[in-house]
Amino acid sequence: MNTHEPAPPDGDADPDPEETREWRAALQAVVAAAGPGRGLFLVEQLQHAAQELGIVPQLQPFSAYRNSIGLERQGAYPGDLRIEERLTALMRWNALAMVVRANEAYGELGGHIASYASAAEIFEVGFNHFFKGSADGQRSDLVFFQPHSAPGVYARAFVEGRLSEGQLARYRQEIGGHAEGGLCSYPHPWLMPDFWQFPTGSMGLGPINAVYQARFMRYLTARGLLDCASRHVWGVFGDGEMDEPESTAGLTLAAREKLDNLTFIVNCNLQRLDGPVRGNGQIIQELEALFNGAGWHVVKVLWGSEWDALFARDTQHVLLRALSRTVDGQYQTLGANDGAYNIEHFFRQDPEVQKLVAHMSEAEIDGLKRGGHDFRKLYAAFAEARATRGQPTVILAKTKKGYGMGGVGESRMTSHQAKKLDLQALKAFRDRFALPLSDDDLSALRFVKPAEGSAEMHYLRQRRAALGGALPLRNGKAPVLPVPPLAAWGAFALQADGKEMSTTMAAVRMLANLLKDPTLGPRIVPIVADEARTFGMASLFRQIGIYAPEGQRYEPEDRESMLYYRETRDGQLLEEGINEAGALSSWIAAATSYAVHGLPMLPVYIYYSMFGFQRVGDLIWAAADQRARGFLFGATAGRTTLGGEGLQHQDGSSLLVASTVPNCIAWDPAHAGELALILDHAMQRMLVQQRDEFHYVVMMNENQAMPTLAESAHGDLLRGLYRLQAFGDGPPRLRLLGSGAILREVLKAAQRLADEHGIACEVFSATSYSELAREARELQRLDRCEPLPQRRVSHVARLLAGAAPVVAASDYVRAWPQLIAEYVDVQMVTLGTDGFGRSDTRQALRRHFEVDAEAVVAAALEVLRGR
Ligand SMILES: Cc1ncc(C[n+]2csc(CCOP(=O)(O)OP(=O)(O)O)c2C)c(N)n1
Repeated sequence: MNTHEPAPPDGDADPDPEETREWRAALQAVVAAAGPGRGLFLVEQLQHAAQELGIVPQLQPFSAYRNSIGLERQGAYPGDLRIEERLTALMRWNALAMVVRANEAYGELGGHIASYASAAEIFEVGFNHFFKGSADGQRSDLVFFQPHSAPGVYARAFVEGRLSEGQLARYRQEIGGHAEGGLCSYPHPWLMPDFWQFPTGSMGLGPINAVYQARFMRYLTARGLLDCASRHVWGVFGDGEMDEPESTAGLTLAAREKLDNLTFIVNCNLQRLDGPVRGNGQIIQELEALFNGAGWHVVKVLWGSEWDALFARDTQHVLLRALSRTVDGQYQTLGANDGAYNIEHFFRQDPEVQKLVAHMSEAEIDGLKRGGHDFRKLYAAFAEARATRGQPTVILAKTKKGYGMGGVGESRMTSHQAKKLDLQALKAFRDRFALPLSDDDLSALRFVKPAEGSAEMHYLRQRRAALGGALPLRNGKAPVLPVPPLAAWGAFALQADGKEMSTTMAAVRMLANLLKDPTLGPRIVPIVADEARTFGMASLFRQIGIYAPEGQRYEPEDRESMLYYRETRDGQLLEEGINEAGALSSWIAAATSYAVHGLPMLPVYIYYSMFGFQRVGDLIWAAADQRARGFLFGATAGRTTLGGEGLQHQDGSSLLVASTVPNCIAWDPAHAGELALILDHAMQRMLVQQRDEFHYVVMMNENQAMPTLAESAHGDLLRGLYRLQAFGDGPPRLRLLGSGAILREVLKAAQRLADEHGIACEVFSATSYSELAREARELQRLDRCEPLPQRRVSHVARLLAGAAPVVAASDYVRAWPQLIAEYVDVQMVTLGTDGFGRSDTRQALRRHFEVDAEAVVAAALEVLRGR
C-alpha cells in the first residue's frame, strides 16, 4: 500500500474540520514519536477497520497524485547534474537535427522528434547510472528502447564515438551503398546487427518480450545453464503503447514469478499520436491501478524538484487536490501554454492554491517541471526499482511530449508529426537548453559533440566504463552447438517400414530422443500453450519437468501415475497456459539466446497451427527481425486432417503466411522420414552453420502407415520437392504433386489414373513450395541482373521439365502450391482448401474441399482433355 498520507477525497466538504485536524495531528504525533513504521501500521489497521465497517468497499488501487518517493527518501544525486544536463541537451539537439535534416533534404523520410524530447532524461539517467553494458554485449543488462525514440539512442552513440557524423546524416537512408550504411528508423537487429538487440517497432511487443526475457534469464539460471543473477531487464515504453493488449499480457506472470530483475519505465507524456492518451482521465492513475492489481511495485515520478517547496507548504493538500482533479487533456493544454496561462487557468481556480504560489513569478511557474524531466527524481525511482526484491517495478514518469520544442510541438496535438523546425524555432530550442551553437550551426543543423578532453567527454566515457561498456550492443557470435547424428534419434522414422503413426507422434518421439542427448538435450526448450496432452507430450512432464520457480507446493492429483504433472524449479518444459503470445515470447527469448547471452538454445514451440501465424503473426515477424533460431511446430495442421479438434483449429493458410517471412523456412512433410530429415537439416543450419533463420514445420495427427524413405530422395527432399513414385507404363503424361496430408490422396489418384484410365504419371512430394519458389525467384533475378549464356535452372523447373502438365493438391489454400506456378513451364492446376472450414469427418471434408483422390483424378482428366 501507499506509504503517503492520502489526500482527502475530491470535492468532499468537511463538516467537522476540527475533528479532522485532531485525527491528523494524532497520526503526525505517532509518526514523530514512534516513526513511520508505526504510523503505517495504524493506518493499515484503520483501513481494515473501515473495510469491516463497510464504509469503504475496498481500498483505492491508486495513491495520491504525487511522487511515490518523498523528498525525505530521495537521497543525494550521485552524478554531476550540470554535466548531465549539458550532455542531455546535446543528445536532444543531435536527435532533433537528425530528423529535421532528413526531412529537409528528402521530405518523405519521416522520423520523430517529440517522443525522444520527452524521454531524454529517462534515457540519460539509465545510460549514466543504471543500464549495465558488457564488452561482449552478451552479459549486459537488456534494454528495450521506445522505438520512435531511436534518434536519441543514435545521438548518444554519436557523442560516444560509436556512430559517425556521416551515419547520423544518413538517418533513414539505408540504401545507397555507402560503406558505413545508414541508420534504420526503428531498432532492428537484422538491419543494424552490431547495434540493436530488440526490435520494438511494433507497439506492445517490447513490453511482452521484456517480461519473457526477464523470465527466461531466471530459467537459464535455475537450470544451471547461465548465471544471470546480476543482470536486469529495462524497458522504456509509451503510455499510449500500454493500450496494446500485448503490453499488459505479461504483467501477472512477471509478478507471479517475482521478476525483480525487470523494470518498466512508462514515459507518460500523456499523448499518443493523434491526441491525449486519456483526455478525460489520468493515464498515470489508471496504470498505477493496473500494475498494482497485477502485483507490481509502482513508483510514480510526477513532479520535479521545483515543486518540492510548494508541496511542503501544502499542508492542507489544496494543491494536491487540485492536481488530482485535473484531467490529462487539461494537463496537455496547461503544458502547451506559459506561466501566465497556468496561473490563470490552474492556480487561480482555488484561492487557497493561489495563495501557495502568490510569491512566484510567471517564469518560475513556467519552470515547474514534470518529474520525468528531473534527474534527481528519476534517479531515486530507478534506484528503488533496482533495489526492490520479490516484485517487478514500474516507474510511471510524467513528462511532456515535445519537451523544449515550444510552439512547434511542446504538448501540442500535432507534436508526434512535427518534423520541421524553422530557424526561429531552432533558436528558441538552443536558448532553452543553452546549446553551444551559433546561428550558422543552427541553419546548417550541425551535429555537435563536446571537445575531446572536455569535462563532458570525460564524464560520458567514465560513466559508461563504470557501467561496463556501450549499449545497445548486439553480438551475434555464439559457439557451435553440435547436433547428434540423425541415426541416434530419427532411425525409427527413416526406416519406418509401414508402421502406423502420425507425424506429430513422430516429432514428439524425436524430441524425446533429442532431449536425452547430453550436449544438445539440455539446450532444448520445449514450449507448449496448454496443449501438451493433445500433442502426446505428457510423458515430458515426468521426463524433463515443468519449469516452476516455486517448485511444486501441492501434491499433484495424478502423483501415482507414471506421467504425473511434475512442476519443478529446474524444469525444462515451459508450460505457458492458454497464452500463445506469451509462449511465442518465451520462444523468442530462447531463440535469440545465442546473441543475447552467447548461449545457443533450441526452442521448440508446439501449438495448434491455427493459433500461430494467424494469432501471433506480428510476434513471429518480430522474431524474424531479431534473427531468431528455433523450431515452430504447427501441429494438427491442415484443413482436413484434424481428428476431433473442431473447426476453430482448421488451418489452411499458415504455410502461406510463413512463406512471407524472409528468414522462416516452411515445411509440409508427409511422412515421419521426411520430417526426420528436415529436422536434422534445420538443426545443422541453425546450430552448426549458425544461420539466422527459423523453421516452421506443420504436422498432422492423422495416423498413417509410414514408408521407409529412399536415400536417393534426401537431397531433393531438402530442396522442397522429390520424385516419389511412377505409375503406369511409358513416359509420364502427367505430374501429380502432393504434400502433407493430401499426399496419400494423390497417390491413390495416380493409381486410379494408371489402372482405370491407362494414364502414366509421376507423383512428387512437395515438402516446401516456399523454398522452391525462393530459389527459383533468386535464379530468375540473377538471370536478369547477371545473365549467363544459358539460363539458370531452378530445382522445381528441373524436376518438372518436359511437357507433362502438373496437378498439385494441398491441404492448404491454393495460393500455397501456386507459389511455384510462375516457375513451371507447363500448365499447372491446383487444388486446395480455400474458404471457411466445416465440422465433419476427414473424408467428408476432403470431398467438400475437393482435394481427395476423386477430385485429383477429375482435375487430371480435365487438364489432359484440354490439351
Ligand atoms: C502496433 C503499432 N501500431 C501503431 C504504431 C504507430 N505508432 C508509432 S508511435 C505511435 C504513438 C505512440 O504513442 P506513445 O506510446 O504514447 O509514445 P509517445 O510517442 O507519445 O512517447 C504510434 C501509434 C506502431 N508503431 N505499432
